[in-house]
Amino acid sequence: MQENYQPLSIEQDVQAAWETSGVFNVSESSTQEKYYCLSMFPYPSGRLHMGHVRNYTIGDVISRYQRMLGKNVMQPMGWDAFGLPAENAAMQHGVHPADWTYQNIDYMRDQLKQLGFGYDWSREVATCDPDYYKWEQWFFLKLLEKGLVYKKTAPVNWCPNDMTVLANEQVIDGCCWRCDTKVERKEIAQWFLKITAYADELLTSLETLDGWPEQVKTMQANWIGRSEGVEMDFQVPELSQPLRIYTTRPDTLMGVTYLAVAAEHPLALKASEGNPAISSFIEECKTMETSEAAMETMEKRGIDSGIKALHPITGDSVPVWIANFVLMGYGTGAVMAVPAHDQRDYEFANKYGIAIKQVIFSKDGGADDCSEQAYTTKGILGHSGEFDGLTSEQAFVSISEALENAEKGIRKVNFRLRDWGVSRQRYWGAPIPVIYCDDCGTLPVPEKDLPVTLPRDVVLDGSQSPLVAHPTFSKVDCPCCGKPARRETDTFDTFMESSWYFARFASSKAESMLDESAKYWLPVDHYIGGIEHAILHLLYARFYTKLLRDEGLVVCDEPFKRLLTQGMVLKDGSKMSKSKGNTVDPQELIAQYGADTVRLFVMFAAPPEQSLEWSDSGVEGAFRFLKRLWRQAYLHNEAGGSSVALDKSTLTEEQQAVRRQVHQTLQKVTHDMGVRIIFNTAIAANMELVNTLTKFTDDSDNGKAVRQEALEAIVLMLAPIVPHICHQLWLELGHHEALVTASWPQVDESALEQDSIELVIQINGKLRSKISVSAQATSEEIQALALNDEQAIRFIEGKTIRKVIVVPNKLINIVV
Ligand code: ANZ
Ligand code: ZN
Repeated sequence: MQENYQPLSIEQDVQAAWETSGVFNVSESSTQEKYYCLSMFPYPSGRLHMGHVRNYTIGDVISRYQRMLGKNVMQPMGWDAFGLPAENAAMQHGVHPADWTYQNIDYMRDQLKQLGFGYDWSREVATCDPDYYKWEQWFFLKLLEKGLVYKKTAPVNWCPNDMTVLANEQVIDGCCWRCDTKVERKEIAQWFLKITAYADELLTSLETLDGWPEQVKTMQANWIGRSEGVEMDFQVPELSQPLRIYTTRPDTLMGVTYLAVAAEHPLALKASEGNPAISSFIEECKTMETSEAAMETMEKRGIDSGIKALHPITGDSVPVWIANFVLMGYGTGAVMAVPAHDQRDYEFANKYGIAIKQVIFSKDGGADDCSEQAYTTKGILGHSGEFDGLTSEQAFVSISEALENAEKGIRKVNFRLRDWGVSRQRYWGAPIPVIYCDDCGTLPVPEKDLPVTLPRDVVLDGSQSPLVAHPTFSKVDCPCCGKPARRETDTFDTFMESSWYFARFASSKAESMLDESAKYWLPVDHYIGGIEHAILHLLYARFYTKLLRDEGLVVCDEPFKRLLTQGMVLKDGSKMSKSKGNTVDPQELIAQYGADTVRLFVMFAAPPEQSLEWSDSGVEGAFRFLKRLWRQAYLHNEAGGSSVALDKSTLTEEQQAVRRQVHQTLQKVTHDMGVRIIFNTAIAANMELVNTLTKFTDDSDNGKAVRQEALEAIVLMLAPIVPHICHQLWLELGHHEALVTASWPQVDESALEQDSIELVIQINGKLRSKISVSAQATSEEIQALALNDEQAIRFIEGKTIRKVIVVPNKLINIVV
């Protein structure tokens, strides 16, 4: 055995051995329990960052641990390879997006290998590979057939100077990132997936996800946003149609002082006819941001439409306003405004001098006045005629029933969730497989013509989509009538690829989208990734799973049984990021210390879900620990320690104590790794064990055997975390089978038993002595021993013993 720990050569050798033996390449097994462990696949941006290293180390540790439990573990890896950065790189450095992407993949794959992650590389997929996106196109057409896909116009960010659509990230302070021209909203026809058809199930099946963090489930639930309310009609005498609004607070109906409609609402357009002030307000609204986040904070603005509506119960006339805070895409695009009880309505009413009428009062006499802000709590109705005195909850029912009976309204469940717009006017994405023919309409690309591949010869200059500009891409013969037709030039949102890659890993070589293997491997047992994907990616993946299930391609309802959202990597208290210039390059660390040190540091510095503060000295510390462990094994080997058998019947107390610590550590580490999914404490316990060994100098045969057992246990316990050094130490400790095939060690219960325990003797609460008693001793026996203790006798002689209290495993208190 080498005297010194030399990580770099060990790691290379071990990695080569794993690769040639193919130990991590797995297939279905009928005898073993399967375990599918997945870390979110990376975007091939160029190099791994510390966030990746942390994410993938956590996944690898879990995988290796599960493998040691005897499970058939699959851990795949691939590339989320489409997306805007490749186009940017192409524009900045003149390299083709495909070349840029594949070069990055090669570099990053090599980095992952250097970190020793136990991936089944035979399943690797890159989503920009036509063999991958072919199935995405195929599935889209299945959904089109089923009516789960449709086309409608929706707003995009449009740069009038570059004549191009901009992604949200390309809009900076409302202006184009390239030319700084003010960005406009433009309505263009786009494809949508009907995720709303699954809104109910996406919400209710959250309840089955016991292995997900509550916080993520709450975020999903809020995003789906189920609400119960009423749709009701306000008659508009001057128009042929009533104005339909949606409210979740019908109990506040008698407090309505105006109605408000979105700028795109037909009533607003009607009002704008021959009214320049209204027209220009509507025009202005078009340039405003539409995100809901922006809606919350922006200044509430509006204009009176001049149109009046009639209150459905009182018949009073109420003005209809056009307001920027009403969204066209939600509910009916029109609201009844109750300034006394809704903060937005309140601010708006104050600004425009509209009446505020309070109709809800506190249930328990608490403060409920509306002079400073809206009173939004539910309560008791007042100023509400026949509904006075009802609680909000009762009034919800009574008022909706009254409206339903008068055929002026209907109860309705609404979801905030919108259908998923998947069209992107970009080059580096999967082409949407449809054809437009003037005579035959919109047609799917015939299955035999799939995949529709991206042409390579394109010019990327940031103006106009290269697929539109391409000389032949969009030219195609109509599959129906054969006449010249046009191909769709939009590509899919890249979330489309990441919504099903976990399933493709299971069937990576299938000649269809998925095969029987997907049924075996799915759902993913443990999914590890960043919290930034807590909403969209996870929601889309859940949605896709239900679509795949309904197509008979998978048999599970949910894709990810258990979810771990790892915390951020910080440096000096702020997020490590390129823009802040505070990154640490994993590559340099690997070169300096080896992968095991990097892995050990990221697992030791914090529990996986908490943020991890970068520390150079922490890395040093991790390295020192590995050197210490190596040294202990080296000294043990030099002393010829690996071949002596343990004789449990003749152990000294010290030997017993070491064995007890070994098995207590094992018990704790098993619980930490398997149940709590916390690794830093597991590592700390092993560090203590190594400390104990450095002080354990017993070189008798049994001493060596105890040390051998301890070192083996440490190597096995740390194997998932620092697999390279452990692999080597395992061989040095005399094993011939590779460590990756070893099982997780068993706790020896007999080693945990303590023959004798120390108890403190107190007399009248003061510490006076200590005694050692058998672990099996009864309370009576302990009392008797205490009363006969020499030290104790000195304090109790001649006094009456009033009481003896025995606190098991701790103390005996004698009251005299
Ligand atoms: C009157 C009212 C009184 C309301 C009150 C709230 C409080 P959720 O829970 O998200 O479904 N609303 C309806 N459609 C809207 C739209 N297109 N744009 C903006 N706001 C809209 O929210 C439903 C509530 O949001 C509805 O209930 C409506 O305001 C508003 F004291 O109606 B409410
Ligand atoms: Zn045709």
